Amino acid sequence: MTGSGPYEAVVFDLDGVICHTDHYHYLGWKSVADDLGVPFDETVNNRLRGVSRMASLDIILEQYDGAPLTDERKLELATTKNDRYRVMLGGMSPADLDPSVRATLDDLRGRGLKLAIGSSSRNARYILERIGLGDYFDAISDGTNISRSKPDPEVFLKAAEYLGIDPARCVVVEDAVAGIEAGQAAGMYTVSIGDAADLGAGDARLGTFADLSHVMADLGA
Ligand code: B16
Ligand code: MG
Repeated sequence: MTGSGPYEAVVFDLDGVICHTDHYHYLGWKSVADDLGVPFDETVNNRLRGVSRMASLDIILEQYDGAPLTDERKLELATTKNDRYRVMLGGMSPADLDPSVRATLDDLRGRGLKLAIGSSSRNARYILERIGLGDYFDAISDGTNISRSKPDPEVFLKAAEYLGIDPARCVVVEDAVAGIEAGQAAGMYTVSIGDAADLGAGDARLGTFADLSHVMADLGA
């Protein structure tokens, strides 16, 4: 059975939508910024949402005024951040999945919608395993299968391709403005939550993840 309305699938961003690894990204980058003596706060962190690891480092280094860094040193800094971030991910468990997120996903699946992940993260599969959703999604498109980061639509177009569903019949849920732009560029209906919703981005906005059930019902799913 597939969705009965115009939409057949929902593609979810991971970090900041399904779970709150965005805080761990913040802590990881903050520790590297502190090592470098670079100012770093939530405003800078919000610019990193949906952005690839190396592009995130470039944003942080905008305020670095020390000696020029070689590409090798930059890679070392990004690896240090990722190592610290992975330690935090290792402490995650199914208890870090909000029950209302799981209930909403089950509700959408019960209506015949296909569910996929569209994340810039190279750690997406590890995170999904940690929170007990390792085998849950019908398709996963992540940082390991793309060459261009959001706002490029590649990650979402790949998700649609893996599902075998026309992008125009997909809904994207995102917490990043760059992710909403990527969804729009993919020709998908876009739904924002968190930071992107606060900024008024997307075709529809969620106060809570559970509101997605109502949005999909309004769309005829
Ligand atoms: P990693 P999403 C994105 O995940 C994060 O929002 C962004 O802050 C991060 O830099 C990017 O993944 C890459 O993550 O370093 O784990 O490969 O929001 O697209 O699920
Ligand atoms: Mg995100």
